[in-house]
Amino acid sequence: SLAPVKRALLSVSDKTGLIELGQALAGLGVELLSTGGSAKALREAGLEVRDVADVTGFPEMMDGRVKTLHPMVHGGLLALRDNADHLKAMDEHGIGGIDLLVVNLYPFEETVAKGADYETCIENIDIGGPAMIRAAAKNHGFVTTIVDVEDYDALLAELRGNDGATTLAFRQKMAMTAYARTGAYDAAVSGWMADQQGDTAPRRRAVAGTLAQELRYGENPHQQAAFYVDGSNRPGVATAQQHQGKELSYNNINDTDAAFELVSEFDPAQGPACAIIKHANPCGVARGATLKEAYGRAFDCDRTSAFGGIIALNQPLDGATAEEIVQIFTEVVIAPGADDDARRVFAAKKNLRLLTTQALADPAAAARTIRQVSGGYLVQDKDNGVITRDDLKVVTKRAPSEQELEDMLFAWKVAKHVKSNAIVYVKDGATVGVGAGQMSRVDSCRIAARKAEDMAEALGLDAPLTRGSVVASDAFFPFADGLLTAAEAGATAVIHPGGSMRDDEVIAAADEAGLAVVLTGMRHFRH
Ligand code: 93A
Repeated sequence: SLAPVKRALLSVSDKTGLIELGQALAGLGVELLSTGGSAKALREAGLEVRDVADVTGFPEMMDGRVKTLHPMVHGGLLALRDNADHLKAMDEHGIGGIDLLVVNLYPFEETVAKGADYETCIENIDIGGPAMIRAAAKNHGFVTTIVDVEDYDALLAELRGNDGATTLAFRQKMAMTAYARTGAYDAAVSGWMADQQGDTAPRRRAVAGTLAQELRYGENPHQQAAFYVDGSNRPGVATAQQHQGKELSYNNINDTDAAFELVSEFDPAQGPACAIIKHANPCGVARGATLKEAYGRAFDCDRTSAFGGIIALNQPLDGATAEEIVQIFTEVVIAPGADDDARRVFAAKKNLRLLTTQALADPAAAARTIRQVSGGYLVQDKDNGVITRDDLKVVTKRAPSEQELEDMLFAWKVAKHVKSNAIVYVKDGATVGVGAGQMSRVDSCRIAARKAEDMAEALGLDAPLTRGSVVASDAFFPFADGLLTAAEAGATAVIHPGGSMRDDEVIAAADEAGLAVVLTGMRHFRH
């Protein structure tokens, strides 16, 4: 039969549910040990508690930095209860076994998130808590470790179902949860330190995050999923406030992130901009004199795909734009704020999620991206490459016009956020054709042009909007064919990184077709 839990150590920063747990444990005949604040809370609720300081024979000292770091505690957690030597050591030193450990750590992540100063963050690095958690979890053959308030009910159910004991399976599950917590905790500390020092070397920081939300399912309903935040506090989907609509799904979060990161490329000081995303690719991006106009022009790039899309705005959502948006089905709108009029308009659409952020994301900020492969992770610097006019090199006989230049820089920003092979046609500050995710660049050129033809027909225009447009390519043209396809569609200027073995050949073809070509010297692969 299983050994019942006789002694528990409770040491928690988050006191949620502590009293109820203490009462239930006392009711099961469990002796309670506890640290300063936790003991105080339990005692105030009328429970009998023994101070850890009484057990160790040392007061809590150095502002609480040293309270549980003692053999009387760690011996009680680590001793193997079926090992004669261990039992003898316990006996010799008067160490009592601790069968249950309930700990939640100093709120390091929350302290960082609140923007606390350096010293305060340092003081919130818990040392004794993780030490106890790791000790108890190692000894899960005998000791139960609880690190999450959400597991209190499961613990009590387990104790009640097993005459005051826990099963090995339960202890293993809780031990696994415990190491996940200490691992994530240290990763948060490492990440924060790296941020403090502006050191982005992947080798020096752990890859982990804090569970923010268990998701209903993953990319498909048969896949389990969860959302983790990395504590960096970057404006975006991880830190946005949701005002209405049901919980975001896995795909929603992915697409909302893509939309917001893209629209953040467009400085609001230069006017309103809107990005509409479907399946992580933009199906329309535009500037406008007003936000409403920017949305309308983005929508006109590909009205078919925009249905059920995710919209990001670079300025607070206003009522007029909201009125336009609710004309069709949209999943999510994210913006750096929303005024009362906009909120009122959206309130009538129960399923539409509205997310607001404190600010736009900084596209040039350093961050990392992580992708999983079988058996490992690929970690890299986030693509925060941003170019200006001064970086562009004109390589054709004809130099681009002012309007072409502006549109090329616009197209280049969009191309950075389109899955490779990416081709983006732009005219007057609006995308007019996007070719994404093709295995051949020339196919991306053709698809984008064909989409523009379809839209021209739908909108009743004489000619596709690619006529007189510019085109951006996320990587160089290996052959002239892609570039010539764009020229056939009516593009007059091209922006791409350059660097192909056949650059000369491609430039000669561009000259012959009367195109203006500028090279960025920077590539924006995105897979
Ligand atoms: O400063 S510590 O790293 N030193 C310790 O020895 C220690 N032991 C437990 N912090 C320590 N704790 C942490 O204190 C626990 O992980 C828990 O978060 C907190 C509970 O303190 P109190 O019961 O005084 O509120």
